[in-house]
Amino acid sequence: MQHKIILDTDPGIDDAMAILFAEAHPSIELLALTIVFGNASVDDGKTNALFIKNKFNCQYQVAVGAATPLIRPPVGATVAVHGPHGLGDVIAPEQHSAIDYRPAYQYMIDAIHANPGEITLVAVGPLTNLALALQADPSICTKVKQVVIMGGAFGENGHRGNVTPWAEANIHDDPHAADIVLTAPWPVVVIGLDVTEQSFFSEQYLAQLKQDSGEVGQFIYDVSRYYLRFYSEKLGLAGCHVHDPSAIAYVIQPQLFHLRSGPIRVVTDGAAIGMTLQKFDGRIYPHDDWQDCPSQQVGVSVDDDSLLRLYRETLISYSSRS
Ligand SMILES: [Ca+2]
Repeated sequence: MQHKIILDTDPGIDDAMAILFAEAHPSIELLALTIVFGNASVDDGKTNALFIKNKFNCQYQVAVGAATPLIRPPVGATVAVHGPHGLGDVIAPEQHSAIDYRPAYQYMIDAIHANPGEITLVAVGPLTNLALALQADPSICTKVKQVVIMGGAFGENGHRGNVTPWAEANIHDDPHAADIVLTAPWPVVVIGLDVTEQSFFSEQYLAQLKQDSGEVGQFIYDVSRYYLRFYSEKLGLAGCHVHDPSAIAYVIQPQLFHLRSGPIRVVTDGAAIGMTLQKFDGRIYPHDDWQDCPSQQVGVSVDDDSLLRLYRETLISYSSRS
């Protein structure tokens, strides 16, 4: 059975890697990209989504969503990591293709009602569009199949924050939206830095991908140049972590991950703004702001060798078909 996916994204270099992974894998039907601010402005994100769609003849719809967070002042595009327009050294020309007329949150609501029990929402940017959808129509909670989120960091495997000592970028960009999404009564799996920083695309891996998987491998190699310079100069690493593609990998092969159950809250102000905290199931406390929230799942370990093999084999197979 195919997974019907709406990918909520702020494209984004690792977003591009995730979009093409979802497009390439035969078990996924990628219905739409819903665009949110984050790595780039929402306008640049839209252009990048259409650029990839046109370049690889993808069938997904594009719907544009939030340009700013719900409450906090905008942090601004992550130019140092993703370049001036989101795809590093690759500057997408203006695209004139049609987009869906609805705002992203309404597209999600309509698609979930039209396909009850079948839609997987995969969110790999700030969670603003998902929060707006929940506020406009809470009944989607019982109709969505599952929600898979790349974001957050819970201190597992030594991983805490990447934009502050305790916050991951997607959650830090809109912590109020994240707290709404993570405490809603729908089934959420969080694939955070705890697992995404356990998988690594080395320079050698990306060069091999370029060699073995045709145009798609070349494109991923080209957009990753800027990203790898950031990793090399700022983190001293010859390669990059596998952030957004890990959420797609979870949808395809959930058995690659071990999960831990418990309600999640997000810190929405102060020094730890954007920090994600999971209470373990089964404990009772005299003071507990988690107690009325549903248990959600957090990825705590990953079979990174198998994940890297899955990504590589998916793109090689795709390039031989297209
Ligand atoms: Ca992203």
